[in-house]
Amino acid sequence: MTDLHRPDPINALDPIHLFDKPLAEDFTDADLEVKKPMDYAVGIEAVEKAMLPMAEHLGVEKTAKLSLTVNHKKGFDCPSCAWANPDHSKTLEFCENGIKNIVWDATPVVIEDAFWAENSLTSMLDKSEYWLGLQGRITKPMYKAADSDHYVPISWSDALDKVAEKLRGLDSPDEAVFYTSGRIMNEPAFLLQLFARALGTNNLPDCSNMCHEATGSGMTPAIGIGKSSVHYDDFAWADLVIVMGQNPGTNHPRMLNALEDTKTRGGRIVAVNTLPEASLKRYKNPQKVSGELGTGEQMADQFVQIKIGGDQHLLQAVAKRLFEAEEKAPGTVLDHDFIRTYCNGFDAYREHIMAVDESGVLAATGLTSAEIDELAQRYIDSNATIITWALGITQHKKAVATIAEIMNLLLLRGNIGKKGAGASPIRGHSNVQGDRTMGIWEKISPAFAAAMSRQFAFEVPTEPGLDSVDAMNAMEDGKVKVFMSMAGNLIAAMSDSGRSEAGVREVDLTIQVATKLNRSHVVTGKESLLLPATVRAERDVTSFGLQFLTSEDTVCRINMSHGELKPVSDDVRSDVWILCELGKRLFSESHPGIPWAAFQEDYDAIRDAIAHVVPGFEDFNARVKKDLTFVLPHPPRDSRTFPTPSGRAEFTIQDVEHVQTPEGRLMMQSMRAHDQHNTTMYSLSDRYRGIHKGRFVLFIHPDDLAARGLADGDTVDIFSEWPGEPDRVLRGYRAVSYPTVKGCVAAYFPEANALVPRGSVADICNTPTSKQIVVRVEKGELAATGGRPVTI
Ligand SMILES: Nc1nc2c(c(=O)[nH]1)N[C@H]1C(S)=C(S)[C@@H](COP(=O)(O)OP(=O)(O)OC[C@H]3O[C@@H](n4cnc5c(=O)[nH]c(N)nc54)[C@H](O)[C@@H]3O)O[C@H]1N2
Ligand SMILES: Nc1nc2c(c(=O)[nH]1)N[C@H]1C(S)=C(S)[C@@H](COP(=O)(O)OP(=O)(O)OC[C@H]3O[C@@H](n4cnc5c(=O)[nH]c(N)nc54)[C@H](O)[C@@H]3O)O[C@H]1N2
Ligand SMILES: [Mo]
Repeated sequence: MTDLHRPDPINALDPIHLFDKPLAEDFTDADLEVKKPMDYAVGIEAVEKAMLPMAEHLGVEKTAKLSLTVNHKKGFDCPSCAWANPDHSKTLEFCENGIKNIVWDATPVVIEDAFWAENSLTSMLDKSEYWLGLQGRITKPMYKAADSDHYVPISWSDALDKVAEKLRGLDSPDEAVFYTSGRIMNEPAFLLQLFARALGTNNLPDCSNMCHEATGSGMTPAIGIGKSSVHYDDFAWADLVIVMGQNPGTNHPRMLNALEDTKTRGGRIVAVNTLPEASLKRYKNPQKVSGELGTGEQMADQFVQIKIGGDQHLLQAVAKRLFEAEEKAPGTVLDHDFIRTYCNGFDAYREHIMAVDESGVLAATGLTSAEIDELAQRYIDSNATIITWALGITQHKKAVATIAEIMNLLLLRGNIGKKGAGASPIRGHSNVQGDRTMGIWEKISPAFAAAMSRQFAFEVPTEPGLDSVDAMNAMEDGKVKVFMSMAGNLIAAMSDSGRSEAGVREVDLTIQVATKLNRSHVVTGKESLLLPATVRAERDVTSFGLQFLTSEDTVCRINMSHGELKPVSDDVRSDVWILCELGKRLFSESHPGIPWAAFQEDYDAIRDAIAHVVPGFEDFNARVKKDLTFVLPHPPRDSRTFPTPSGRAEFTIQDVEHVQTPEGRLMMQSMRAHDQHNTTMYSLSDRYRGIHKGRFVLFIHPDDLAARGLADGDTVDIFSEWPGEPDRVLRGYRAVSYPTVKGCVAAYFPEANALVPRGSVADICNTPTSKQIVVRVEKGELAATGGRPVTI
């Protein structure tokens, strides 16, 4: 039995019903205010902003307890981002956006029964994600019949029987698709992939397909593993950190502490970004008096403001400067020992890079040669460099090649497996990396399949399944009969919203395991089930007592996590419970080697199975219970061993492609506002960029406005063009004159998905090019009001 010696759970407050309250003024864009963007991030204001709503919702006692347990070794894992915990947590190891996420999840606001009768699915079609989420937690299983426009309550056993019956009746297991978002923890993720594979399919798309897929595809050929090669402490020891295509102040706020550590030891920071993000300028650490009261820490020593999609050219240009400097002063620039001892492919790579044409680089990046010289010199001067990156690198046509180029550059100076150095992709969802480690992937490696077959005594399918883009395409073609989603909001997160919404309606049964309402619950298959799940802050108690779960952060650390709150209702269930109930219904007889009943009651049993199947998890239970955390092995980081086919690190040759913006068009990126977590909105504001109470804005350079005869504040329509297809359009956006790169505009995700053509995907990894969309901007007539932008 697992005994965690927990204190009494924090009792839930009485449920609050928002239904019937006049909230409408919160949901329109009519109040949009545009102010000057901020030039620093965090500061005391952020903590106030985080704590006040929390205290209001949860009461002072709960707020204090939650704040003190989140991201601590004895607490629960913050559900927001995948940023790592330091080895010695500060007293308050959370950030504004983590707190907003926890409050949003752990709110006592619940959807009451009358809501479902009052609101048809059709009536909710023009509601925003913000409105949907604000209705509160889903507290009981709900069912929508094929001929109905309403959800009605259903018992858990009837709901799960329906799923089981539908899955049993499929002509082929490949007619079922199991999507997951990185919200779910390791143990349920392991069970989900086991369930799908027991059924006989590898149709396991996940949010990674739209997120950091390019990272794995770009890193693995180079060093044999697709995960960060740094430890948390390496940030403190780095001479230089290059932050590429990332907005840490909003999306990984606690990373600013690590970057501050870099600066404290005298290290330098370079930011490569299309937008001058506030957190890349200054950071006011709210946990330091100097941060609260003073001007804060300067972050980027050099800001490289690059055109969308120019990063691969930049990386090649820096590499070329290294080779040129090495020619002038042999033996002083490249790490010849490292290259000779550990690498393959150096000569061919050098030859390829020496042919790089500077004018092509300048055209693709929009930079000057002097700016690139400065960056190259900083890299040469640094004995230990970390390159971090996120979606500003991964959601472009040449994303995989760009990441391969990051690896090439690091290898040139031996920046792998060295203190203070490494490749550090900064992952998104709090457990998205863990889900992949647990086998959530539409492809399955032969070693993983063999280990699963050995452990559970069935033949594991090895044919690749559908990723997220292919799954949505298969829905349109009528090939998907059952779509089950453990967390997430695929219909809103996927490119080409119009097609996504039409496609999912072709599915016979959609099943959403969720906490709060979102677009994928409103735009559904013919029949639809909504199954309410517990959140991470809530306790998970079985007949074996209080259970814990684990997650993996962006630097490969496994953390124990268990909630403190009493679940919001008696009718919400853990992800593990739901999967085991389904497993028992479907596989008790056919797959006697899978102990669903034991897994359901005792999560140690799941971890024992993981220990047998997943490398690096040997003795899982004992290790995580001893220190509450451990770091997974990473051969390049730990011992400069490279699990590539050759056993060596590989320089790779990447063709560059400058994705041109046609005459009169602009290149658009779609990104996150400060008050959202992906498709969840905490408010309609984005205060670092000066946007308040509205989201339908287009950030555009003043020259691009002028060239179109437009002015700041004008209403514009945004058209996206794709060969052979009619234009997609978002109407009624407000043009915001903004210091973005000329020719590059920006709008918020997920609304912008209406513009991303489904066919526009990254080479090799099939990720939608959410940050590289050719658009045409014209003066519009109709102002967007209400919950959703006007798309036709
Ligand atoms: N609070 C909060 N935290 C989150 C999330 C959230 O929504 N809210 N989402 C989580 C998830 S799933 C993820 S994946 C991460 C996302 O974390 P980020 O990657 O930081 O997310 P985005 O907001 O998409 O910002 C991308 C950045 O890339 C820049 N950029 C765009 N195109 C280019 C380019 O071509 N080159 C360069 N160099 N830069 C470019 C943009 O200007 C922007 O600053 O955050 C995670 N954490
Ligand atoms: N245009 C454009 N599109 C993008 C992106 C972009 O930058 N631009 N970013 C992409 C990226 S990086 C990602 S990761 C995807 C995100 O895609 P998803 O991961 O699919 O979307 P989320 O908005 O994170 O999912 C939120 C939903 O998960 C459910 N949920 C939350 N917590 C829990 C929980 O604890 N348990 C359960 N069972 N359910 C829970 C809630 O119902 C909530 O509404 O979007 C991608 N799409
Ligand atoms: Mo993500």
